[in-house]
Amino acid sequence: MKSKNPKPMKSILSVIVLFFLSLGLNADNGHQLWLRSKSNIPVQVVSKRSSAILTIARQELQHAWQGEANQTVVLGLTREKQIKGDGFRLSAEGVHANTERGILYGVYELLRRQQTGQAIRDELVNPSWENRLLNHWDNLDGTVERGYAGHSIFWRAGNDSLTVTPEDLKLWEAYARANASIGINGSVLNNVNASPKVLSAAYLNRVKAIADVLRPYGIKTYLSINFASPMVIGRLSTADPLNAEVVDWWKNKTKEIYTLIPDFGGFLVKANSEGQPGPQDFGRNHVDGANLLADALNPYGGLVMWRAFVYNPSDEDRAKQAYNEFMPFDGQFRDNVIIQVKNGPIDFQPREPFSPLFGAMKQTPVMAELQVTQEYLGHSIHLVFLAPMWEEFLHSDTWQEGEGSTVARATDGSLFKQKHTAIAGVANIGLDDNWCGHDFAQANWYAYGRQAWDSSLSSEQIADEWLKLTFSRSLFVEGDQKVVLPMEWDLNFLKPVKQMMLNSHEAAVDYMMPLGLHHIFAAHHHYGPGPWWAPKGMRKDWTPPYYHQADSEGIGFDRTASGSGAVSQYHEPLQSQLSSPETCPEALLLWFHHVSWDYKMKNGRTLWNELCYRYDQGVQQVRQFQKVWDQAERYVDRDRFGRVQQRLRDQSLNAMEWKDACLLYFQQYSQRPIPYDLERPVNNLDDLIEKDQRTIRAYE
Ligand code: GCW
Repeated sequence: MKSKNPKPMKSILSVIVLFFLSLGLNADNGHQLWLRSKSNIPVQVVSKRSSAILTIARQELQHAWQGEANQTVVLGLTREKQIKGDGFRLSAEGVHANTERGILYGVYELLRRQQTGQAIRDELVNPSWENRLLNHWDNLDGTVERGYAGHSIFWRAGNDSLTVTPEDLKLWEAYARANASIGINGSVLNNVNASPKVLSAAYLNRVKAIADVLRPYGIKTYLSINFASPMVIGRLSTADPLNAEVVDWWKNKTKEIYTLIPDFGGFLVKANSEGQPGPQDFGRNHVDGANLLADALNPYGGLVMWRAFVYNPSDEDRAKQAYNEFMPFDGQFRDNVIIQVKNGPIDFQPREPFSPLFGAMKQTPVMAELQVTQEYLGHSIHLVFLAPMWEEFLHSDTWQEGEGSTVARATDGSLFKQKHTAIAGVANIGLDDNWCGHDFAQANWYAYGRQAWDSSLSSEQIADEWLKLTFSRSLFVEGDQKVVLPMEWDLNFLKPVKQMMLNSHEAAVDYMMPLGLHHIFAAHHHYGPGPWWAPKGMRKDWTPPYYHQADSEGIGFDRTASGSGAVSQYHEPLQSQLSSPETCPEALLLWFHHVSWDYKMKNGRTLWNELCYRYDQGVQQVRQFQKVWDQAERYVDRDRFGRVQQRLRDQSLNAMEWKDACLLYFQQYSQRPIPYDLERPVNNLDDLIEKDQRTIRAYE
């Protein structure tokens, strides 16, 4: 029988096509990051010069212009004293800067303001630090140390490990563009636990290929070096920094690098730290080692970033060791050496006080190293927005030059005369489609770049920008995408999701290590809880009990004068403030004090009860995030929604494990009940310990 409808086939087909189209709309692998905006609005870009960087600036404007149609935008070089380094001037006319790189950053700023609805007025914009780097802990075999987003984007194992493919070039370019859009201008391409091989001719050729892609985006390439390289690849009998042959070897190697990469940035060095070779192996010190490399790099303007992450299994409190080791050298380093210091004195814990080296080394440039990858903060499973943590750190007052001597000011050149200033973040980037594993971990890459550019930006502003750039103002109903009114989107999506991001760091601190607890994570993988872990014969400073010091009396590490005395490394009046449990911020109480289980907190609770409430509050927060996200479903494409939803479920389960593990373990010492109005544990301590041991065995 003939159908009444003459074109049934066609309409079925079109339904199928529509269905797949809408599926397409819903399939978002996150690869575009915060650079999603496209526009057909024409713009007239005027620039007297042409160069690779300016071509990119022009293309970016043409690709995403959202201002008036056919508006003229002038990109111009100028010579203005007030513009510093990569800074720029925005005006109704366009962007002016002293360098082409500055123009590119100005263009990205202009577009960001259009896309996020921020005013564009005449304004001078200068970066907080001269060098804003990402450190990649990428190994040459393609694995990434503490990476949770797949293998390296730079290195791989196998026969084609050194072949530069079109896919490589495309990926590196997308990486460079993302970095440039947030002001990052340097990349260290390999792990600080560095293979000497990276300095071999074959690998340097690949480094050159990468540098060539990064350059037009204003990004300089750096390498981590292994201090024993002259012995391993140079076949010398020593790597003694004062040996003439060693000096020559580094000079020649540096020359070879600059022949390939004329704008090479310099070396990052982890020496005499966690088993890495260093000058101390030859009876020399950090100054000898750093200055050797500084002299080799100096003719080319290269920098040495020498890490202060050093500690030994001595009787001295680990938190004091870097300060003790480096302070005597203040003023002895060449002026192209910067001492790279992790934000806290131990190791990227969920919350640490700032390292006392900040502000204390007054005659040596010091730079902060932040960890963007979430080694101790839930890998790429937990949603933890790190901007609030970095904001707290950068704005911490060191008091070294009176009130207002914040960590930011102690490193950005405004307090001390420094030839160079810098900041580094350990990257969370890998080959995963969405680069970072968790779609919200992209926000940490974004936030790091934005704060490195402008340390005064608030976490709120950064979260706001990132959400607006990363999620479109859309409603997704049954696979159909519709644009929604900004007001509706702001109210139902932006506001609650932003609040979730802003609460997420404190929540993680609460369910992992509240009130100043630290280093109580599981061994090796550092993902779950492990406050019990202390195998016989293990270095004490690698075991959690060394850090939490729980006993029948109480809990916490006494770092006052009656304990390790670490407080003495801080400047007054901070030193006195931290010394007394009454004036020490409660968020750091157990970092600096061993207090009794019945110690009265400011809110009247005992310490034990407060600990229980904090762990519980952390878990409840994550449960709340699940509600927020489920309610956001209508505004997010199916792919990203599903990925985040699944991870929040895993985060909830893991947060409950953290809470149960820590409370049940500490309860053995406190001998007090978990307050009865709190939810009861759902895990048994023995099971959690057994699970932990199984995982550890798998590593050993
Ligand atoms: O946090 C520790 C990590 C190591 C890392 C080391 C460092 C690269 O567990 O994986 O090694 O710090 O920063 O050198």
